[in-house]
This record gives sequence, C-alpha cells and structure tokens, in this order.
Amino acid sequence: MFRLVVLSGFLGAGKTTMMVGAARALGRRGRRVAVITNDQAGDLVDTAVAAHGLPEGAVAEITGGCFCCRFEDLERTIREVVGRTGADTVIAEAVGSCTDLQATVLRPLRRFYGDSIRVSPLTTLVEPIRMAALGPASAGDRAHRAAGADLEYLFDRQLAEADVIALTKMDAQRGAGLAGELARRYPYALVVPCSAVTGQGMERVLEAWEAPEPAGRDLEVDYDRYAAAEARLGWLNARYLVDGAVPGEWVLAVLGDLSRACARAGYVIGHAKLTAQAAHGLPTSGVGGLAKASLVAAGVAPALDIPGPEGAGALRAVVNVRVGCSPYELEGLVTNAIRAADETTGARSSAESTNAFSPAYPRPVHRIPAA
Ligand SMILES: Nc1nc2c(ncn2[C@@H]2O[C@H](COP(=O)(O)OP(=O)(O)OP(=O)(O)O)[C@@H](O)[C@H]2O)c(=O)[nH]1
Ligand SMILES: [Mg+2]
Repeated sequence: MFRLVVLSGFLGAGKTTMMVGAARALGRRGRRVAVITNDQAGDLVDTAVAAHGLPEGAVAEITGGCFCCRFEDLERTIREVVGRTGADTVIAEAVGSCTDLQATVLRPLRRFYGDSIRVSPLTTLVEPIRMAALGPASAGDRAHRAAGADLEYLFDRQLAEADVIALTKMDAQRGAGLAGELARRYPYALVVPCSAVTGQGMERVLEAWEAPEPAGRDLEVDYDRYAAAEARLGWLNARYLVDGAVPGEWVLAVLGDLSRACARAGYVIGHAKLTAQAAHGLPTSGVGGLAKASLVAAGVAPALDIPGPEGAGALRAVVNVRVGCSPYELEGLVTNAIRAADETTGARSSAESTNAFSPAYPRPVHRIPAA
C-alpha cells in the first residue's frame, strides 16, 4: 500500500515547487517519495526542475496528455516509479489547465485500485494575484473581464472540487482576508495559507494529506466551457541550442522580453518557464548546472528560481510557455524573445524542436459520479 497525492491548480500556482518541497520535507522524516510531472506535450521544464531538487530516479513524467485523458499511463507510471524506487508516497502534479480530477482521476483510482493505492484528498493551489485576476468579481468587473470568462470558469471549477485549498506564495503576496473568502466560497475545502518556499503552513498541508478519504460530492463541469478555456491558451514546448551564454542571464533575458511583449499585446500569461544547462556531459539530476526562470504575469520581472553556473558555454534550453493567444502568435513571440535575448547577451541560438498548439478538447477515459 502506498499513498498518492494529486496536486492541481491554475498555471503557475506553485505545484512543482510544493511537490518538490513536500517530497524533501517528507524525505527528511524517513519517507520515500517519488513525483510525477505531466504535460500536454514533451520536453518538460518541470521534470528538469524536480530532478534537480530530488534524489536520482525519484521523478517520472507523463507527456502528451493530461492525467484524465491518459489514465492508464498514470496508473502504469505510478506503479513503475513505486517499483523502481520503493516509494511509500507519490506526488503527482496535474496540468494547470485541468479540472474535474475528482471524477476522472481520484475516484477511478480509488474505485479500481483502492486496495493498493491510498489516494489523499485533492489539493488545489491558488495564489493571491491569480485570485484577483480570475477569482469572483463584482458585476462591473465581470463585464470588463468578459473576454476571460472561460478561464474564470475553469479557475472556479479547480477550486470547487478541492478537498484542500493551499493558498500559496504567502511569503511574497498579500492574502489578508483571502483565506476567509475562499472558505466561504468553497465550504467543503480546508483552506491552508502557506508558502512552499519558506515552509510556512506546509505542516498543515502535509497533515491534510494523511486525512481519511473525504466524502465524495458531485461537481458539475460544463465540458464545452472547460474546453473553450483551454483552447484560449497557446501552448509552446521547445528546445534550443544556445552558444556562448551565461545560463541565468540568458533565461532572464528571454522571459524579460516575453513579459514586455505580452504586456504590450494585452495577453494573459499563464506560465512561461525556461531552463538552460550545459549541452554536453552533464546529468539532468543532482546539482547539474541548471538555471531556471519563471514568469506568471505580463509586465513584471521574471523570477530566477535556480541561478545556475556563472560561466558561459554551449547550452541546451527547454522552453515551456502558456499564454492567452493563438499558438501561431505565441511562436512568433517566443522566437522574438529568443532573438532579443541573443542580442543582449551575445549568444547564438538555434531551435532543435518546437511544438506550438492549443490543448485539445478534454476527453477523460473515465468519469465516475460520486456514489
Ligand atoms: N515566493 C514564492 N514563490 C513561489 C512559491 N511557490 C511557487 N513560487 C514561484 O512561482 C512560480 C511558478 O511555480 P511552479 O511551482 O513552477 O508553478 P506550477 O503550478 O507548477 O506551474 P505549472 O506547472 O506551469 O502550472 C515559480 O517562479 C516559483 O518559484 C511560494 O510559495 N512563494
Ligand atoms: Mg509545474
């Protein structure tokens, strides 16, 4: 018997950061933890970030579709990583544009595999800044933000199905009163203000994961609106070879240009994230010279989450960007950002692979209503 924790929440909410932080915290207590990343396409920044922060072999990934649409892959991958590592706990991070996970992932896992997998309460992460942008609005605001209505719907459904709402980034964002508002609006969930960076509140999150299986309740999800929300996002996963750049400088320059370009165009940034590391001879796990930056809003400075080494060299970069525009426009934005970063840092980049698309209509393998 082992435990599975599923983390959900909007793009950039902090799922990977919490997954790695929680795995390390549990590891210090003698638990053996593996994690699973997930995306609609291949070349995942999150896999590199998780591998950087966790012991060799503790990370598995599911690419090419979300957990609900690749349910068999999820079950197989959970068992494979548990068999390989002897993990007693697996933490799996869902795609940030996914919802309806109780009916399509947690309930089927409990129903079909409950004798070997103990599934923890569903934890949805939310950060104050996104709550202000996509959360409940006044009638006036609502009209003003009509263009984002589908994304607001998706955001609300993610919170409405949560057993635990982790109100994250409390070290960096103002959330006074938000915990109370979330508790009123989503009365079934336990709301925990926390920060995966400082560890504040994480004790309560970890405790909540050990709680018994919560009573199921049905959630209405309008799949057309859910699909429309996902279709509003351009998705781009790409790999570049970069010659002659200091990794940390280059990743910040790319995201800095993208931030300004999205602000000018009025595009919502879901999450733009980027890693760069030596192209040859370095493992992807351990302290492998990785630099990583993230951007979760347009017009702000990107965060250099992992600074990386100071010397310049031949790098391989992985770019994962989700922005509220067409895939075609997104490809143009990213190409321009790479060019601008090359100009300011004196690097030369070439694309190895680019995959730009909008997520397909969600078609879960199972959808089990509450008993
Ligand atoms: N200050 C602060 N920053 C955080 C915290 N958690 C995450 N972040 C930052 O938020 C950004 C996004 O974090 P991720 O953990 O990648 O978010 P995610 O939900 O996994 O993103 P997607 O997988 O793309 O949906 C990164 O720059 C993180 O460093 C936190 O508790 N405090
Ligand atoms: Mg992530």
